[in-house]
Amino acid sequence: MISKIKKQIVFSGIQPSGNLHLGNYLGAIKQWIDMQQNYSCIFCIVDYHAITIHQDPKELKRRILEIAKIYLASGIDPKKSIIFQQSDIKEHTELAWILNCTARVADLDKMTQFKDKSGKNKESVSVGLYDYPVLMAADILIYGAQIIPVGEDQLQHVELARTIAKRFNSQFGNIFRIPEAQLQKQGARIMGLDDPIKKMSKSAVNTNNYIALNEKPEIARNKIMRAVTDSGGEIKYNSQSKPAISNLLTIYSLITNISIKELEKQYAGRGYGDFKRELAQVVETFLIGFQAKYNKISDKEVFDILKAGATKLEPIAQKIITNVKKNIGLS
Ligand code: ATP
Ligand code: LTN
Repeated sequence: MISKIKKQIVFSGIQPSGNLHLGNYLGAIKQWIDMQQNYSCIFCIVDYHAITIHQDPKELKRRILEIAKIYLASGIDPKKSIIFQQSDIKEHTELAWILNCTARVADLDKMTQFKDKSGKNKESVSVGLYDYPVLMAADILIYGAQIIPVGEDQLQHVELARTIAKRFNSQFGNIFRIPEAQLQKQGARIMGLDDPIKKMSKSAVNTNNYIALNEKPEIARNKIMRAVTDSGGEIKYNSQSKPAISNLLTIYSLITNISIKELEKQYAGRGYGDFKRELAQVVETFLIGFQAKYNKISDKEVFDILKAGATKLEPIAQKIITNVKKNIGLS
């Protein structure tokens, strides 16, 4: 029997601001792929978020296409899900302005990502970087998205979107759905290969920290072989006492869909050398397959998919903005 129940709406996005790595793929994109079966999914290239930090215009244009291709090569299917570019729907920034008047300075002052990214340069970073979470709230609320699959570092931003939505609803009527973050059980935080205490990050100074999705497979292999390990040679998961091997087990398990328990059994009595060699092979095979798919996608195909996505979303965004404006007395 065909279900008449409407699918819940999923929304997520990635900034076109750097080289995507295994952490982004395993922590974020991979869980999106399976969600396409049971939800109405919207996946965004959040270019307005990227410009909160200076971007070279040519490079930005190239990276927007690159992210779209990464979505497609990972298995996001434009027949099932909507893929679009944030700046194609002007209502995101329109709603962000309105939400700016509901969000409070005290809310934004709590955001740890802003503190981390602004560091000691608080006086010179852009206002946009500070206001970034409000635009993210607008992205989510404008489509009435219910489920927001993200990595751990974005939880605080989704929580802020909930706070803003609830405050707005209590002042102006029940307009917004209250979204919820969804974290992966495993892999919400893939750690650096050079330092398993810090997350894998494209802004890491040491390039051995991460494996980029466009990394040459043989370089990726070397990075795995060079990854730091813990003392004691046992292949056993314990994120506290064995953070390095636990991180490598997580990567292995997520790429192959073999459970960590199963891997522990498979490697019982074997050493780090064996384990790393085989993981290096797994990563290499994954990258070769991924890059082959990526290279087959043409720019024209991407433009058409992004345009079709924006065409589907525009009327939904317009409808919400019209209601919001009515409720706050602007029209
Ligand atoms: P970076 O520190 O690499 O610049 P970021 O958080 O700015 O990371 P984004 O491109 O904004 O990177 O993140 C895209 C998605 O990938 C987000 O959902 C984020 O939570 C997730 N993500 C980023 N790094 C990791 C990681 N090391 N482990 C798991 N998920 C991650
Ligand atoms: N801030 C997020 C990207 C992002 C996002 C969103 C994620 C922008 N808008 C809406 C989920 C929902 C990041 O840096 N990863």
